[in-house]
Amino acid sequence: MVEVYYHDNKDTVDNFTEPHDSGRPVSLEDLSKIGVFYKHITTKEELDALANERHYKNRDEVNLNLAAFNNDMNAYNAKMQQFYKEHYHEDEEIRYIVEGEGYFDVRNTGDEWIRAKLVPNDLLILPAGIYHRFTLTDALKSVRAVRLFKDQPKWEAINRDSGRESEARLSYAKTVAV
Ligand code: KMT
Ligand code: NI
Repeated sequence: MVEVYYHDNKDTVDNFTEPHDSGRPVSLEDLSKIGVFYKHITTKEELDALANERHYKNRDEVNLNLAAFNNDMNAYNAKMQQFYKEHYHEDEEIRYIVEGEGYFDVRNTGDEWIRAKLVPNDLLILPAGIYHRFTLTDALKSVRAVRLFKDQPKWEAINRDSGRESEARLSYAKTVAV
């Protein structure tokens, strides 16, 4: 089952897969207020129903661990850096954990990091335009996850440091404005 808490913001260059639990929990209700929805899904039928409901047509599976990169440390590290770089997408992002574990960090309205630790059967819906990042857990350093796509996979990551704020970002910011 998912665990959600404020990140302690004590990242260094090589410890970002550690828990970084500040000790301050966050409720699923608070997550939903920033448009992030959690679901516990145990069967393929439930996953299919959610996909149909939200008009998702495609999906694939991503396997992230050192072995998936043929033990090429550089390639693995490059992917880890890419996923951990703060970014948003112009489409909603749905991830369903099949095996292993992972951390999704999302920004709340106060620009604080909230960390959700996902384990098998956990599903997270991130709205288009929300700043987020992803990493593996130090304990397992491995995840297998289903990625759901509305239509054609369109997963351009728009990094925060690019300064680019597209329509998706601006309209998301408006919906959560306090
Ligand atoms: C993303 O866009 O942030 C991701 O797909 C994260 C990795 S999914 C296990
Ligand atoms: Ni992303």
